[in-house]
Amino acid sequence: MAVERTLSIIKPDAVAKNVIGQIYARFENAGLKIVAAKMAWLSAQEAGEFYAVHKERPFYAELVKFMTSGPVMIQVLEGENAIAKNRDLMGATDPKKAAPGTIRADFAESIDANAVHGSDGQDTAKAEVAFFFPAMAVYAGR
Ligand code: RTP
Ligand code: MG
Repeated sequence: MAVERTLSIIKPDAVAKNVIGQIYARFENAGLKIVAAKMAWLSAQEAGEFYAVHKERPFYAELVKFMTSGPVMIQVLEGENAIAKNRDLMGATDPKKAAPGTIRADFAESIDANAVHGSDGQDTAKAEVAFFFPAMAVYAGR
């Protein structure tokens, strides 16, 4: 299995709940290493660009508004199968449907305020890591 990197964001609701440390512990316990991180307050332009793939969806405006409603914690996770592993830790988009013990089941309120973001594939992982950590794009292969 390949070592991968994936982009993770702890969203404003989870930062406000003061559970960054608890979420980091889940990454660490699953064998995912935090290899870059920054706390930021996203501008509407940054959030809009980051989620541009959803531009035509009915929830886009709400999503951008939510992602700019408070600070977020952005990190790159590295490890075997990191992309799928992080998605498994996160649970389903809608916390009501997320499996027990997942981050969203335990910390998220609603489909809009759902605690975490994670890249959903190899191409998006590369693009999203480069979006927030452009210098990492120079490291080939991951
Ligand atoms: P994310 O991108 O944040 O990791 O979440 P995801 O892959 O699980 O879900 P995605 O389909 O990419 O949607 C991005 C975010 O938009 C909000 N959403 N709302 N009301 C709705 O039907 C709806 N669908 C999606 C969610 O906050 C989701 O995380
Ligand atoms: Mg997504």
